[in-house]
Amino acid sequence: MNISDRNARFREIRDKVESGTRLTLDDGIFLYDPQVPLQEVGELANYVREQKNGNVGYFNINTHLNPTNVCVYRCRFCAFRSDLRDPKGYAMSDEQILDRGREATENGCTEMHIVGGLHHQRPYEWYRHIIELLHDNYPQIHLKGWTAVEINWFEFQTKKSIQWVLEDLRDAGLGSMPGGGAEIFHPEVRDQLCEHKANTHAWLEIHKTAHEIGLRTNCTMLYGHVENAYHRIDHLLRLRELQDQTGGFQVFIPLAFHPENTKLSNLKKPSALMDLRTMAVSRLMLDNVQHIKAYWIMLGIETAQTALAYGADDIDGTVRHELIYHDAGATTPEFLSVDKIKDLISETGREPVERDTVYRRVHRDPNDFTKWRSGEPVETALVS
Ligand code: V47
Repeated sequence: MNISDRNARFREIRDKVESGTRLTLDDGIFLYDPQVPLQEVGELANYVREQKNGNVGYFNINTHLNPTNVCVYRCRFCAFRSDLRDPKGYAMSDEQILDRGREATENGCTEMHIVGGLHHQRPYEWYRHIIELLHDNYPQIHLKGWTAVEINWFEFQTKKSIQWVLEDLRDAGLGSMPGGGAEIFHPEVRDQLCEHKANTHAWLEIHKTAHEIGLRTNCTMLYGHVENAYHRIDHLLRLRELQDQTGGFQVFIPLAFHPENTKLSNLKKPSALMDLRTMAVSRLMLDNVQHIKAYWIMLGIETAQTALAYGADDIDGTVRHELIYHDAGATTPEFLSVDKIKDLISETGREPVERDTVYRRVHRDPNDFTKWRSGEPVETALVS
């Protein structure tokens, strides 16, 4: 395509975005063409970001818990998993899990992000017990736990329906579900990455059921490995379609592949330019998802900050005990202090706002940081 045709095509897309017309598969693939200046795609995504979320940069105070790394699956992109008999394999005791709850409370965390491997010898009841144990002892902490891959495994273990499993976990104290396990939905890619684990249909069906029973969930896409632009846009459109039906996704998180210590270690990590383009294209395609998260652990701090001008409005949290990315070579710090994360957001010219997992404003006791309550939905605060 020559420059004037390319400019005309970009103007057409800009007009669509400005008039609230949906972008198509072809539009999305065009925006991934390196000939289309990243700056222009970013500017358009920033327009949408500011329309939806103003000048705010959201963060939360959170911690991670990975109760086991032992996993029956062998996803080629995963550096975290372990075989059952590998010395690296672990499964946490109740005491260790409770210690994490205590530490989270002492640090003012509002959220615990819980995911792990599918352990060959641990029944569904163990995974349920972890939720119940934490919820009974630390009821204020929101438990965002178990991806659709785990839910699919629980269905298999219990021989019950998705709805039964989700309701049972909710009764135990589950607050919402993270967006992991989505990878790339297109079978040309999924079959190469993780052919045995929850397939695309199962992933979407589980999130649909969660939304139907009132559980909010997140969604992700793992990019920068063997997929191409067509696979990425196809993935985003499948998420957009489900969101049209249910409205239950709160935030989309593009996840950049980290190759170290994985079966795909021959690949190069995606560049910062690719990260920013993916952030911007995601913002433009997912017109019905309110938030886009720049997960600093995986992007690196500078790229996550820049992403706040390329469509993202959220930077995830202070984070503690993250293992999945650090096992795969992430060189980002283990956690950020609250002051640091606020400074990083302020440095970009955005207003830092602490949110809880389901995007309500968090109000803290000025005299005791560890005492807090969730207030109004962040969108209400934006309007007023
Ligand atoms: O599903 C695993 C990805 C996901 C690697 O919901 C890898 O708020 C890159 O889903 N390189 C888990 N990616 C993380 C996740 C997540 C993270 C932050 C916030 C939320 C949320 C969800 O991480 C996996 C997989 O897609 N992953 N290994 C790797 N080597």
